[in-house]
Amino acid sequence: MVANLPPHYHTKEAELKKAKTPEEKIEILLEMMAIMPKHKGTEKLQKELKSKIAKLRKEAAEKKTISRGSPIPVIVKKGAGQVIIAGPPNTGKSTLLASMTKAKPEIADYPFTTKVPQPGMFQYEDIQIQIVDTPALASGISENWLGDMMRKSDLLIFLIDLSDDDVLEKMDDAIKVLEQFRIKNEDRWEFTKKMLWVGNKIDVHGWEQIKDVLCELYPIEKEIIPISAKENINLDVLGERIFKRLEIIRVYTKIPGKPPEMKDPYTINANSTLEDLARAIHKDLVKSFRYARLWKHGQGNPLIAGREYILEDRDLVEIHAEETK
Ligand SMILES: Nc1nc2c(ncn2[C@@H]2O[C@H](COP(=O)(O)OP(=O)(O)O)[C@@H](O)[C@H]2O)c(=O)[nH]1
Ligand SMILES: [Mg+2]
Repeated sequence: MVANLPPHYHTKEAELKKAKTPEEKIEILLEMMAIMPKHKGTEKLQKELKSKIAKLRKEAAEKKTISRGSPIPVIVKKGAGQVIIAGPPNTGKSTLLASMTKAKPEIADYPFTTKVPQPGMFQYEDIQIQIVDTPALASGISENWLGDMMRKSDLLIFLIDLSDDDVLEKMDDAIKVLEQFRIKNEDRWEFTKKMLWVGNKIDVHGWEQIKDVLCELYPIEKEIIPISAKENINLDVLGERIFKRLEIIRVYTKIPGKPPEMKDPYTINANSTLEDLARAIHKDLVKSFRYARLWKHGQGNPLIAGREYILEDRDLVEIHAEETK
């Protein structure tokens, strides 16, 4: 018995008992691995889980014609948030990554060019957001690691090709995969992740009609963001929507008597308090926090705020703490 496993781990253990297929079991085991604290005390358990996963993988591979033997790609989170570009084949996912970041993914006019995920950093004003390009969502092709990666991300972009006459068929299939991945509810239009619906290739004539057809079938009319990844149309709007949807704020700090630090703001969840900020800066600061002088963006006079104060984007904060002895 390993001590100090988070309660969530035991919930997953119970789920594992109920899981039927090797695929389901692998996914749950991967989640268990992810939530397990990594230290000496859990080494044995980590090994056990890993060998269980390996065994199940073999079992799954024997059943399927698609090879599942390749290693699981993992993209380490960086910057203020991780956004995954997902969607049917050939919708322009790799092109979008190339247009928004300095990454250079392979782009081609045939499907399934992208086999492994590729990250890039998107500069939004003064912060960086990680964008990840992924292989297409298509049933029978999409592998479980993709679902795992999507579930761990902060936001999903579902990229649609508005120049494609077969858009409905591909969209249906991709959405089915989201159901398999437990990202969409099977019975309802309900998602476990934050989603942005983005329609690409609006440089191609006739995209409005295709968008209309799509909106008749899916409740996305008010949400769809039309862009052209190749021609850089509306990408600034997309950038803003990404930032808003991540629900993060930027907070600048200053040391008493010194000029403010207006580069590299802290990025924290929206609705965080001054106490949350203090915690993000240093754990001791939570205890020693007394009050803060706080400037709202564009305002000259500071206000005095206590630890419960809810921060907003672009606040400038000067924390006053008890002297440490
Ligand atoms: N006309 C047009 N073509 C695009 C646009 N974005 C991507 N494409 C093309 O669509 C094809 C597939 O692009 P790619 O980025 O590889 O798609 P992926 O399979 O979703 O990664 C390529 O031929 C791209 O040049 C766009 O905004 N407009
Ligand atoms: Mg691609």
